Amino acid sequence: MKIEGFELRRIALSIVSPFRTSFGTQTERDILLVKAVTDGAEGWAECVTLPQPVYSPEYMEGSVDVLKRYFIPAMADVRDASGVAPALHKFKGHPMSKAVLETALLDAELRAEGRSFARELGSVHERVPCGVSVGIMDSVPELLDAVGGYINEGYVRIKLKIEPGWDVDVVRAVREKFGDDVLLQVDANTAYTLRDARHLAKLDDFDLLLIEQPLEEEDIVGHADLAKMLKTPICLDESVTSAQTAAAAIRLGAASVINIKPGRVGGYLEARRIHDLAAAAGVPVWCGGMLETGLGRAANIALASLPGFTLPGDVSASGRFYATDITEPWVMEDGHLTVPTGPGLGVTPIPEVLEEFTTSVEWVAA
Ligand code: SMG
Ligand code: MG
Repeated sequence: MKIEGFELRRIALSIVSPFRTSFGTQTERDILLVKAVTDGAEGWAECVTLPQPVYSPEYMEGSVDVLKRYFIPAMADVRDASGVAPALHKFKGHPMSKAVLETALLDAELRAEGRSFARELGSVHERVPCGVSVGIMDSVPELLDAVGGYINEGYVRIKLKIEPGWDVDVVRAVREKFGDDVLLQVDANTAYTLRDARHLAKLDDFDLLLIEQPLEEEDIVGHADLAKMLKTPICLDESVTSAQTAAAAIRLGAASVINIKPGRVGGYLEARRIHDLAAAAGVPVWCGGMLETGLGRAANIALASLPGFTLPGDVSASGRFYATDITEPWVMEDGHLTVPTGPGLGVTPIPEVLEEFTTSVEWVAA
């Protein structure tokens, strides 16, 4: 495959309701889409970088800069998607920016060969169960309304965002209202320290599937210590930036569950390696989300259909965030989404919709 270059396209989408986490509120999305143009086929991918460096060190303008200045020029001699990570290895960090190039080229390569992403990654299911991530709200009644709505829609697992002051009482209220059968978990996005261990142990009363990333990204040892003080399983998100950090976290007892987000770990190929090593260690994994459009969602659904993804992911229907998606919308049936089987990602942006939301387009030759 000969790479000609990449189109960098920014789109602006509003989300159906503000999404608040311990680090900030998302009210609209500024999303970078990348189209790879090769002599075989074109391929698409969505960059999951947020506008500000608040989830991880990457931020949107930084992604655009590093792609143009370093990563795309390094693609000149790359022949297939598996060559992207080695070609970018000397550049430190920026996993989301690396992932978007690899994914776009993988889509192009698989389209040219008529093979699907799911098949390529090792999918074993035709559909995947849907979980939903529910943001921090202004009041408990407002949260209970939102959770009730998602349960009625059919979501099979609820994840509550937590932070100090919005944790134990909120979880108790959800359990009291919706009962013990609801699959429930919480995500702190690094909002606590080890000094909060005794408070967090109060969550043990609520039979949660897991607590996600309670402590700082770098605090692997702290998570291992915390794991000894809690019954609730600890799941790492931000801390797991590669297969290497995943292996270390498992070995140290810092994670008994892992949230796999391809962007955070540099791409779907590294995501699969983490899936494989976690499976070998008996550690369940699930697919995280970064408020993807239908494009990024397609790839996540394929990943979530691998055998080690034994917990429902933050894999929701398009309508969770977007009134109008840029692809055919992902619609949930019976709490599940169907794994795409067409060539590559199996979906492409709808040209008219894409035009409507586009704020800028730039061509960068490889
Ligand atoms: O895509 O459904 C989604 C969002 C899931 O909660 C979600 N993601 O830490 O897991 C996480 C967050 C990161 C993004 S918050 C802006
Ligand atoms: Mg998380």
